Amino acid sequence: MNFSLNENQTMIAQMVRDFAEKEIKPFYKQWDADEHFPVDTMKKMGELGLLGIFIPEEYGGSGFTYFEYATALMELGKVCGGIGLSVAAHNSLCTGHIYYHGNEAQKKKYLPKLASGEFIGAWGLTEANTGSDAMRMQTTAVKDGNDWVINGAKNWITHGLSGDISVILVRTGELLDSNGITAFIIEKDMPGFSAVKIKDKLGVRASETAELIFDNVRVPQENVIGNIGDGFKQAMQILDGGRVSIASLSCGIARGAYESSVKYAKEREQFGHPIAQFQAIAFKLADMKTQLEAAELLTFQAAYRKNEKLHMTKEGAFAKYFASEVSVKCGNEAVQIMGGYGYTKEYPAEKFLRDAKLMTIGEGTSEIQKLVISREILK
Ligand code: COS
Repeated sequence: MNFSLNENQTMIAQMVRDFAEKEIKPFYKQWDADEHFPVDTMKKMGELGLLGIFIPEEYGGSGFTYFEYATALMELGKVCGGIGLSVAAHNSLCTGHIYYHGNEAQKKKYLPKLASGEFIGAWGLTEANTGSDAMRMQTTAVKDGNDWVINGAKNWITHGLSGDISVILVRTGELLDSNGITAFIIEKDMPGFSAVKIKDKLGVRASETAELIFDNVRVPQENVIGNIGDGFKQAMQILDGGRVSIASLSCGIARGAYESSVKYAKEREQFGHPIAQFQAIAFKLADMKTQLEAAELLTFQAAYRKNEKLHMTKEGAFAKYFASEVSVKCGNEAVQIMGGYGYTKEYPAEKFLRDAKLMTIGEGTSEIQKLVISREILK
């Protein structure tokens, strides 16, 4: 078992660090303040190969594994959770769904554009009234000739407004039938499709969130992914992999919070000493670091199983559950260690905490991860 980063991971980590230094760090506070999703920055990440990380080169991707993918997200999380979230949603959800479940024509048509950043890809499962209870979705698709006509709405969709295409999960059968949901590819300019930005989020504010609205949107049969009725199981598999990306991002946020806390604690003096010399603070740092290391190990375990095509439902949930909760703890402790400064936007701690909170909610809440884990260990 090798616990070091491999050559590709080391290279990707350095590349993302260099990119973040120049293209994200100078701007992220403004994006956060304005809730601005920087499409140009996404496009630049496409040029670097970060928008098709695990897509094979034959489809225009970088041809890496989930190890490199996890590493890239860990580096992005250290700097801006919002940008990291968009990269995660683009890669794991939209692009991943087409790659893992699409047919050859769909892969050839969409993957090169998604991997290069020419297209930004969104993914829609959640609706206003169905978050955790995904199966109860209300948006429908009804067959009409060679087309499907879609009506309804999807909510909390990452870059749903700026996305050029989206993969959505829609009811084609009876309510609560696990074989009654189908995945469709929607193109932004299809008549009847619109999107509205959701504003005033607590964190990940550089990542756009939108409601997708479908008003008699006609979608050709060729845009159906896989078989009619396979969508729910496809979505569950996509989320198994997606949870590795949220775990990775959580580790990055936790590391950012930890590293900035160490720096602050060594510089900040009280009672005539750097506060790092007081056990009250040193033990907080010890706890943060221990939990962070454990979160990274669980994340790479899940990434390993994904790479090896092994069943990884519970390992993805372990990683997502643990790492996201650790990121909130580390963000919270960073604010506490920095005190009044940590409570202001002058220091990064409060943003780590705000961004981290979404990690315990998106792609399945911590409570849903515990449900998934308990079902897996008891079956
Ligand atoms: N991989 C493949 N198939 C899976 C699966 C997985 N990880 N998880 C479930 N399935 C299958 C089941 O085997 C079952 O198949 P059959 O009906 O043929 O037996 C079917 O899917 C339905 O599963 P289940 O009965 O477990 O459905 P439930 O409605 O009870 O709940 C949960 C499933 C709660 C796990 C699911 O709704 C879920 O993950 N909710 C959270 C959704 C989420 O993460 N949303 C956030 C999206 S933000 S991007």
